[in-house]
Amino acid sequence: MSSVQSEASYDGTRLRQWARGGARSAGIDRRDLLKLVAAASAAGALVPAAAAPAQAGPTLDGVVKPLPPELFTVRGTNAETNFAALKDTGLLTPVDRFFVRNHTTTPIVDPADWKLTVWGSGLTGGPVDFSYEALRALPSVSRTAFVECAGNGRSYFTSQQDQQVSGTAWTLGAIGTARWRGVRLAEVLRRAGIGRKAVDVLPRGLDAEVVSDGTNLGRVRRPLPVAKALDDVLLAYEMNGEPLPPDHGAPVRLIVPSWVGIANIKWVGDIEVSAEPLLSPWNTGLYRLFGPGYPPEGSAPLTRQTLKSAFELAPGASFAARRRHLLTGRSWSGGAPVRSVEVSTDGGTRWRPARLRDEPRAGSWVRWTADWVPTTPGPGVLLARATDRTGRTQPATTAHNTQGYLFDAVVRHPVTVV
Ligand SMILES: Nc1nc2c(c(=O)[nH]1)N[C@H]1C(S)=C(S)[C@@H](COP(=O)(O)O)O[C@H]1N2
Ligand SMILES: [Mo]
Repeated sequence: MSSVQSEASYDGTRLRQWARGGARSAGIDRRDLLKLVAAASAAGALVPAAAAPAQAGPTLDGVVKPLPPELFTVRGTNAETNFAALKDTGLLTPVDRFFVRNHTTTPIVDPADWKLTVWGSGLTGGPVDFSYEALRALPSVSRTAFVECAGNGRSYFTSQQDQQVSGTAWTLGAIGTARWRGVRLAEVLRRAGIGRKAVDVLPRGLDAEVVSDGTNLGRVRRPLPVAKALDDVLLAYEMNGEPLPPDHGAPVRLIVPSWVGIANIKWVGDIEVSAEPLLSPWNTGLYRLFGPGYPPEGSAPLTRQTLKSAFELAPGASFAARRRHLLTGRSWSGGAPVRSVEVSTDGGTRWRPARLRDEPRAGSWVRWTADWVPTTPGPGVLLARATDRTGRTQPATTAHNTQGYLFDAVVRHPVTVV
Protein backbone atom coordinates (compact mmCIF):
# COMPACT_ATOMS: atom_id res chain seq x y z
CA MET A 1 0.00 0.00 0.00
CA SER A 2 1.23 3.54 -0.66
CA SER A 3 0.98 4.73 2.91
CA VAL A 4 1.54 8.44 2.29
CA GLN A 5 -1.38 8.54 -0.12
CA SER A 6 -3.69 6.48 2.01
CA GLU A 7 -2.85 8.32 5.23
CA ALA A 8 -3.47 11.67 3.57
CA SER A 9 -6.87 10.61 2.31
CA TYR A 10 -7.72 8.95 5.63
CA ASP A 11 -6.83 12.18 7.38
CA GLY A 12 -9.20 14.12 5.11
CA THR A 13 -11.96 11.90 6.47
CA ARG A 14 -10.68 12.37 10.02
CA LEU A 15 -10.83 16.18 9.71
CA ARG A 16 -14.26 16.25 8.03
CA GLN A 17 -15.61 14.07 10.80
CA TRP A 18 -14.08 16.37 13.36
CA ALA A 19 -15.74 19.40 11.76
CA ARG A 20 -19.07 17.56 12.07
CA GLY A 21 -18.33 16.48 15.64
CA GLY A 22 -17.67 12.87 14.63
CA ALA A 23 -14.03 12.64 15.67
CA ARG A 24 -12.67 13.26 19.14
CA SER A 25 -10.02 15.66 20.44
CA ALA A 26 -8.23 13.22 22.75
CA GLY A 27 -7.28 14.80 26.07
CA ILE A 28 -7.60 18.42 24.98
CA ASP A 29 -10.46 20.84 24.71
CA ARG A 30 -11.80 21.34 21.17
CA ARG A 31 -11.40 25.13 21.41
CA ASP A 32 -7.77 24.85 22.56
CA LEU A 33 -7.05 22.63 19.58
CA LEU A 34 -8.67 25.12 17.19
CA LYS A 35 -6.59 27.93 18.73
CA LEU A 36 -3.43 25.92 18.14
CA VAL A 37 -4.26 25.36 14.49
CA ALA A 38 -5.02 29.05 14.03
CA ALA A 39 -1.72 30.02 15.69
CA ALA A 40 0.22 27.62 13.48
CA SER A 41 -1.18 29.12 10.31
CA ALA A 42 -0.68 32.75 11.41
CA ALA A 43 2.67 34.22 10.44
CA GLY A 44 2.33 36.67 13.37
CA ALA A 45 2.68 33.87 15.89
CA LEU A 46 6.19 33.03 14.75
CA VAL A 47 9.05 32.93 17.17
CA PRO A 48 12.38 32.98 15.36
CA ALA A 49 14.04 29.58 15.35
CA ALA A 50 17.21 31.06 16.81
CA ALA A 51 15.40 32.24 19.99
CA ALA A 52 17.01 29.60 22.25
CA PRO A 53 20.77 30.13 22.01
CA ALA A 54 23.00 27.09 21.83
CA GLN A 55 24.73 26.50 25.14
CA ALA A 56 27.94 24.64 25.78
CA GLY A 57 28.31 22.31 28.74
CA PRO A 58 28.54 18.67 29.68
CA THR A 59 25.03 18.37 31.19
CA LEU A 60 21.49 19.60 30.73
CA ASP A 61 18.81 19.51 33.43
CA GLY A 62 16.29 16.95 32.37
CA VAL A 63 18.67 14.82 30.29
CA VAL A 64 20.37 11.94 32.12
CA LYS A 65 23.38 11.20 29.91
CA PRO A 66 26.40 13.51 29.73
CA LEU A 67 26.41 15.93 26.79
CA PRO A 68 30.08 16.82 26.20
CA PRO A 69 30.37 19.77 23.79
CA GLU A 70 32.52 17.78 21.37
CA LEU A 71 29.58 15.38 20.86
CA PHE A 72 26.50 17.58 21.29
CA THR A 73 25.15 21.09 20.86
CA VAL A 74 22.48 21.80 23.47
CA ARG A 75 19.41 23.62 22.17
CA GLY A 76 16.76 24.38 24.80
CA THR A 77 15.63 21.05 26.32
CA ASN A 78 17.27 19.16 23.44
CA ALA A 79 20.74 17.98 22.44
CA GLU A 80 21.83 17.89 18.80
CA THR A 81 24.49 15.41 17.65
CA ASN A 82 27.55 17.12 16.17
CA PHE A 83 27.96 15.43 12.79
CA ALA A 84 31.75 15.60 13.10
CA ALA A 85 31.44 13.22 16.08
CA LEU A 86 30.04 10.49 13.80
CA LYS A 87 33.18 10.37 11.66
CA ASP A 88 34.70 7.22 13.12
CA THR A 89 31.47 5.52 14.17
CA GLY A 90 29.84 2.71 12.23
CA LEU A 91 26.43 2.56 10.65
CA LEU A 92 24.78 2.69 14.09
CA THR A 93 24.92 5.82 16.22
CA PRO A 94 26.42 5.01 19.64
CA VAL A 95 24.07 5.96 22.49
CA ASP A 96 26.67 8.41 23.86
CA ARG A 97 26.15 10.60 20.79
CA PHE A 98 22.52 9.93 19.80
CA PHE A 99 20.49 13.19 19.74
CA VAL A 100 17.85 13.84 22.42
CA ARG A 101 14.59 15.62 21.74
CA ASN A 102 12.54 16.15 24.90
CA HIS A 103 9.39 18.25 25.10
CA THR A 104 9.98 18.44 28.87
CA THR A 105 12.42 16.22 30.80
CA THR A 106 13.50 12.57 30.85
CA PRO A 107 11.41 10.65 33.42
CA ILE A 108 13.01 7.78 35.34
CA VAL A 109 10.70 4.79 35.05
CA ASP A 110 11.48 1.56 36.90
CA PRO A 111 10.57 -1.41 34.66
CA ALA A 112 9.33 -3.27 37.78
CA ASP A 113 6.69 -0.55 38.35
CA TRP A 114 5.88 -0.12 34.68
CA LYS A 115 3.02 -1.55 32.70
CA LEU A 116 1.53 -0.84 29.33
CA THR A 117 -2.25 -0.44 29.29
CA VAL A 118 -4.03 -0.94 25.97
CA TRP A 119 -7.61 0.33 26.06
CA GLY A 120 -10.38 1.99 24.06
CA SER A 121 -13.46 1.65 21.89
CA GLY A 122 -11.47 -0.09 19.15
CA LEU A 123 -10.90 -3.18 21.29
CA THR A 124 -13.40 -6.04 21.35
CA GLY A 125 -13.07 -6.22 25.16
CA GLY A 126 -11.87 -4.18 28.12
CA PRO A 127 -8.39 -2.78 28.87
CA VAL A 128 -5.44 -5.16 28.80
CA ASP A 129 -2.19 -4.65 30.76
CA PHE A 130 1.27 -5.91 29.80
CA SER A 131 4.05 -5.93 32.41
CA TYR A 132 7.65 -5.42 31.30
CA GLU A 133 8.30 -9.13 31.84
CA ALA A 134 5.23 -10.12 29.87
CA LEU A 135 6.28 -7.89 26.98
CA ARG A 136 9.82 -9.33 27.00
CA ALA A 137 8.38 -12.84 26.91
CA LEU A 138 6.60 -12.16 23.59
CA PRO A 139 8.31 -13.01 20.26
CA SER A 140 10.88 -10.29 19.51
CA VAL A 141 12.17 -8.72 16.30
CA SER A 142 15.16 -6.48 15.58
CA ARG A 143 15.58 -3.80 12.98
CA THR A 144 17.86 -0.94 12.08
CA ALA A 145 16.02 2.37 11.82
CA PHE A 146 16.76 6.05 12.08
CA VAL A 147 14.82 8.39 14.33
CA GLU A 148 14.85 11.91 12.89
CA CYS A 149 13.07 15.00 14.14
CA ALA A 150 10.63 16.52 11.63
CA GLY A 151 12.40 19.84 12.21
CA ASN A 152 15.91 18.52 11.49
CA GLY A 153 17.68 21.11 9.31
CA ARG A 154 15.19 23.83 10.33
CA SER A 155 17.86 26.54 10.83
CA TYR A 156 18.65 26.48 7.08
CA PHE A 157 15.23 27.97 6.27
CA THR A 158 16.66 31.08 7.93
CA SER A 159 20.39 30.88 7.11
CA GLN A 160 20.03 29.74 3.47
CA GLN A 161 16.58 31.01 2.50
CA ASP A 162 16.16 34.06 4.73
CA GLN A 163 12.80 32.82 6.04
CA GLN A 164 11.33 32.93 9.54
CA VAL A 165 10.27 29.67 11.15
CA SER A 166 9.41 28.66 14.72
CA GLY A 167 10.95 25.79 16.68
CA THR A 168 14.34 24.42 17.67
CA ALA A 169 17.08 25.72 15.37
CA TRP A 170 18.61 22.35 14.48
CA THR A 171 21.37 22.06 11.91
CA LEU A 172 21.49 18.46 10.56
CA GLY A 173 22.16 16.50 13.76
CA ALA A 174 18.60 15.75 14.93
CA ILE A 175 18.95 12.21 13.60
CA GLY A 176 20.44 8.94 14.80
CA THR A 177 20.33 5.36 13.56
CA ALA A 178 20.16 2.41 15.95
CA ARG A 179 19.45 -1.30 16.06
CA TRP A 180 16.18 -1.64 17.94
CA ARG A 181 14.80 -4.82 19.46
CA GLY A 182 11.29 -5.23 20.76
CA VAL A 183 7.85 -6.61 20.06
CA ARG A 184 5.75 -5.79 17.04
CA LEU A 185 3.00 -3.34 18.00
CA ALA A 186 0.70 -5.49 15.83
CA GLU A 187 1.40 -8.47 18.11
CA VAL A 188 0.46 -6.50 21.24
CA LEU A 189 -2.65 -4.98 19.62
CA ARG A 190 -3.85 -8.42 18.49
CA ARG A 191 -3.30 -9.89 21.96
CA ALA A 192 -5.22 -6.93 23.41
CA GLY A 193 -8.13 -7.73 21.09
CA ILE A 194 -8.06 -5.00 18.45
CA GLY A 195 -11.37 -5.09 16.56
CA ARG A 196 -12.37 -4.42 12.94
CA LYS A 197 -13.72 -0.94 13.82
CA ALA A 198 -10.38 0.40 15.11
CA VAL A 199 -9.13 3.38 13.08
CA ASP A 200 -6.59 5.21 15.27
CA VAL A 201 -4.00 4.04 17.79
CA LEU A 202 -2.81 6.67 20.29
CA PRO A 203 0.36 5.91 22.28
CA ARG A 204 1.05 8.32 25.15
CA GLY A 205 4.29 9.07 27.00
CA LEU A 206 4.79 9.01 30.77
CA ASP A 207 6.77 12.27 30.74
CA ALA A 208 5.27 15.48 32.16
CA GLU A 209 2.38 17.38 30.55
CA VAL A 210 3.48 19.94 27.99
CA VAL A 211 2.43 23.55 28.57
CA SER A 212 2.83 25.83 25.56
CA ASP A 213 1.90 29.52 25.58
CA GLY A 214 -0.25 28.95 28.67
CA THR A 215 -2.21 26.04 27.13
CA ASN A 216 -1.81 22.62 28.70
CA LEU A 217 -1.46 20.25 25.75
CA GLY A 218 -1.38 17.19 28.02
CA ARG A 219 1.11 14.35 27.75
CA VAL A 220 2.94 13.77 24.47
CA ARG A 221 0.73 11.64 22.21
CA ARG A 222 0.12 11.37 18.48
CA PRO A 223 -2.46 9.19 16.75
CA LEU A 224 -1.14 6.58 14.34
CA PRO A 225 -3.51 5.33 11.66
CA VAL A 226 -4.24 1.66 12.29
CA ALA A 227 -2.72 0.68 8.90
CA LYS A 228 0.74 1.90 9.99
CA ALA A 229 0.32 0.62 13.56
CA LEU A 230 -0.27 -2.91 12.24
CA ASP A 231 2.51 -2.67 9.64
CA ASP A 232 6.14 -2.28 10.78
CA VAL A 233 5.94 -0.47 14.14
CA LEU A 234 7.91 -1.81 17.14
CA LEU A 235 7.53 -1.46 20.88
CA ALA A 236 11.29 -1.33 21.48
CA TYR A 237 13.07 -2.17 24.73
CA GLU A 238 16.63 -2.47 23.41
CA MET A 239 18.85 -0.01 21.55
CA ASN A 240 22.14 -1.23 20.03
CA GLY A 241 22.01 -4.42 22.09
CA GLU A 242 21.50 -2.75 25.50
CA PRO A 243 18.35 -2.02 27.46
CA LEU A 244 16.83 1.25 26.23
CA PRO A 245 18.54 4.17 28.08
CA PRO A 246 16.39 6.66 30.04
CA ASP A 247 16.77 9.55 27.56
CA HIS A 248 15.62 7.40 24.65
CA GLY A 249 12.43 6.13 26.23
CA ALA A 250 13.17 3.47 28.87
CA PRO A 251 11.70 1.05 29.51
CA VAL A 252 9.72 0.96 26.22
CA ARG A 253 9.26 3.31 23.25
CA LEU A 254 7.67 3.17 19.82
CA ILE A 255 9.81 2.86 16.71
CA VAL A 256 7.87 3.93 13.63
CA PRO A 257 10.27 3.33 10.72
CA SER A 258 10.73 6.16 8.20
CA TRP A 259 8.20 8.44 9.87
CA VAL A 260 8.87 11.80 11.56
CA GLY A 261 10.52 11.57 15.01
CA ILE A 262 7.39 12.57 16.96
CA ALA A 263 5.68 9.30 15.96
CA ASN A 264 8.33 7.41 17.99
CA ILE A 265 6.69 8.00 21.39
CA LYS A 266 9.16 7.46 24.26
CA TRP A 267 8.32 6.14 27.76
CA VAL A 268 5.02 4.79 26.45
CA GLY A 269 2.57 4.09 29.29
CA ASP A 270 -0.72 3.49 27.54
CA ILE A 271 -2.13 3.07 24.08
CA GLU A 272 -5.70 4.02 23.23
CA VAL A 273 -7.20 2.03 20.37
CA SER A 274 -10.11 4.03 19.02
CA ALA A 275 -13.08 3.25 16.79
CA GLU A 276 -13.44 6.98 16.07
CA PRO A 277 -10.72 9.16 14.58
CA LEU A 278 -8.54 10.93 17.16
CA LEU A 279 -6.85 14.31 17.16
CA SER A 280 -4.14 15.60 19.47
CA PRO A 281 -1.99 18.75 19.29
CA TRP A 282 0.71 16.62 17.65
CA ASN A 283 -1.35 15.82 14.55
CA THR A 284 -3.20 19.16 14.23
CA GLY A 285 -1.45 22.46 15.09
CA LEU A 286 1.91 20.66 15.23
CA TYR A 287 3.49 18.38 12.60
CA ARG A 288 1.49 19.60 9.63
CA LEU A 289 2.71 22.13 7.06
CA PHE A 290 1.25 25.63 7.41
CA GLY A 291 1.94 28.73 5.38
CA PRO A 292 1.48 30.09 1.89
CA GLY A 293 0.53 27.21 -0.38
CA TYR A 294 -1.10 25.17 2.39
CA PRO A 295 -4.77 25.13 3.46
CA PRO A 296 -5.69 27.04 6.68
CA GLU A 297 -5.99 23.76 8.62
CA GLY A 298 -2.55 22.79 7.34
CA SER A 299 -1.38 19.89 5.18
CA ALA A 300 -2.16 16.29 6.10
CA PRO A 301 -0.22 15.25 9.22
CA LEU A 302 3.42 14.53 8.47
CA THR A 303 4.21 10.86 7.98
CA ARG A 304 7.41 9.92 6.14
CA GLN A 305 10.65 11.80 6.50
CA THR A 306 12.22 13.54 3.55
CA LEU A 307 15.79 13.12 2.21
CA LYS A 308 18.98 14.77 3.41
CA SER A 309 22.78 14.60 3.34
CA ALA A 310 25.41 15.73 5.83
CA PHE A 311 29.20 15.86 5.96
CA GLU A 312 30.88 14.45 9.06
CA LEU A 313 32.66 17.74 9.56
CA ALA A 314 32.52 20.67 11.94
CA PRO A 315 31.22 23.89 10.37
CA GLY A 316 34.21 25.89 9.18
CA ALA A 317 36.61 22.90 9.25
CA SER A 318 39.96 23.66 7.64
CA PHE A 319 41.82 21.71 4.96
CA ALA A 320 45.40 21.99 3.78
CA ALA A 321 45.64 23.07 0.13
CA ARG A 322 47.17 20.70 -2.44
CA ARG A 323 46.73 17.64 -0.20
CA ARG A 324 44.35 14.76 -0.74
CA HIS A 325 41.53 14.64 1.83
CA LEU A 326 38.89 12.00 2.34
CA LEU A 327 35.49 13.64 2.81
CA THR A 328 32.94 11.48 4.63
CA GLY A 329 29.23 11.86 5.18
CA ARG A 330 25.83 10.23 5.36
CA SER A 331 22.59 10.43 3.37
CA TRP A 332 19.11 9.16 4.16
CA SER A 333 15.51 9.26 2.98
CA GLY A 334 12.21 8.29 4.57
CA GLY A 335 10.76 7.70 1.13
CA ALA A 336 12.97 4.87 -0.14
CA PRO A 337 16.54 3.58 0.12
CA VAL A 338 19.17 6.06 -1.07
CA ARG A 339 20.18 5.38 -4.68
CA SER A 340 23.16 7.70 -5.13
CA VAL A 341 24.98 10.66 -3.59
CA GLU A 342 26.88 13.42 -5.38
CA VAL A 343 29.36 15.89 -3.97
CA SER A 344 30.37 19.36 -5.15
CA THR A 345 33.47 21.17 -3.88
CA ASP A 346 33.12 24.25 -6.12
CA GLY A 347 29.87 25.71 -4.77
CA GLY A 348 27.55 23.59 -6.88
CA THR A 349 28.84 23.99 -10.45
CA ARG A 350 30.29 20.52 -10.89
CA TRP A 351 29.05 17.37 -9.17
CA ARG A 352 30.73 13.99 -8.93
CA PRO A 353 29.52 10.72 -7.45
CA ALA A 354 30.41 9.81 -3.87
CA ARG A 355 31.30 6.17 -3.07
CA LEU A 356 28.62 4.48 -0.98
CA ARG A 357 30.00 2.44 1.91
CA ASP A 358 26.77 0.67 2.86
CA GLU A 359 24.13 -1.32 1.06
CA PRO A 360 21.22 1.19 0.98
CA ARG A 361 18.23 0.05 3.03
CA ALA A 362 14.78 1.49 3.71
CA GLY A 363 14.56 3.44 6.96
CA SER A 364 18.35 3.62 7.42
CA TRP A 365 21.16 5.83 6.15
CA VAL A 366 24.23 5.20 3.99
CA ARG A 367 27.78 6.30 4.71
CA TRP A 368 29.76 7.67 1.77
CA THR A 369 33.19 9.08 0.94
CA ALA A 370 34.70 11.37 -1.69
CA ASP A 371 38.29 12.52 -2.29
CA TRP A 372 39.14 16.20 -2.43
CA VAL A 373 42.34 18.01 -3.29
CA PRO A 374 41.65 21.70 -2.61
CA THR A 375 43.79 24.09 -4.61
CA THR A 376 43.14 27.71 -3.62
CA PRO A 377 43.43 28.87 0.02
CA GLY A 378 40.46 30.82 1.36
CA PRO A 379 36.83 30.18 2.29
CA GLY A 380 35.00 27.40 0.47
CA VAL A 381 31.77 25.48 0.54
CA LEU A 382 31.06 21.75 0.31
CA LEU A 383 27.73 20.37 -0.94
CA ALA A 384 26.26 16.88 -1.00
CA ARG A 385 22.99 15.77 -2.50
CA ALA A 386 21.21 12.44 -2.42
CA THR A 387 18.79 10.75 -4.80
CA ASP A 388 16.54 7.99 -3.49
CA ARG A 389 14.98 5.04 -5.28
CA THR A 390 11.75 6.92 -5.88
CA GLY A 391 13.93 9.15 -8.12
CA ARG A 392 13.71 12.18 -5.87
CA THR A 393 16.86 14.33 -5.59
CA GLN A 394 17.50 16.97 -2.94
CA PRO A 395 16.41 20.32 -4.43
CA ALA A 396 18.19 23.69 -4.24
CA THR A 397 15.49 25.16 -1.95
CA THR A 398 12.63 23.88 0.21
CA ALA A 399 9.16 25.47 0.05
CA HIS A 400 8.56 27.51 3.22
CA ASN A 401 6.34 26.31 6.04
CA THR A 402 5.86 28.30 9.24
CA GLN A 403 7.21 25.64 11.61
CA GLY A 404 10.20 24.75 9.47
CA TYR A 405 9.50 21.05 9.01
CA LEU A 406 10.97 18.66 6.41
CA PHE A 407 13.87 20.77 5.15
CA ASP A 408 15.28 18.78 2.23
CA ALA A 409 17.36 21.26 0.22
CA VAL A 410 21.11 20.85 -0.33
CA VAL A 411 22.98 22.31 2.65
CA ARG A 412 26.01 24.52 2.07
CA HIS A 413 28.79 23.42 4.43
CA PRO A 414 31.36 26.21 5.00
CA VAL A 415 35.06 25.23 5.13
CA THR A 416 38.41 27.02 4.98
CA VAL A 417 41.33 26.01 2.78
CA VAL A 418 44.69 26.95 4.34
N1 LIG B 1 6.99 10.83 25.35
C1 LIG B 1 7.70 11.52 24.45
N2 LIG B 1 8.01 10.94 23.28
C2 LIG B 1 8.73 11.61 22.37
C3 LIG B 1 9.13 12.95 22.58
C4 LIG B 1 8.82 13.54 23.84
O1 LIG B 1 9.17 14.69 24.15
N3 LIG B 1 8.08 12.79 24.74
N4 LIG B 1 9.78 13.63 21.58
C5 LIG B 1 9.54 13.13 20.22
C6 LIG B 1 10.35 13.78 19.20
S1 LIG B 1 9.79 15.29 18.67
C7 LIG B 1 11.43 13.15 18.63
S2 LIG B 1 12.26 13.87 17.35
C8 LIG B 1 11.91 11.84 19.12
C9 LIG B 1 13.36 11.95 19.58
O2 LIG B 1 13.85 10.71 20.05
P1 LIG B 1 15.23 10.64 20.85
O3 LIG B 1 15.20 11.67 21.94
O4 LIG B 1 15.36 9.24 21.34
O5 LIG B 1 16.33 10.97 19.86
O6 LIG B 1 11.14 11.35 20.21
C10 LIG B 1 9.75 11.64 20.12
N5 LIG B 1 9.05 10.97 21.20
MO1 LIG C 1 10.95 15.82 16.79
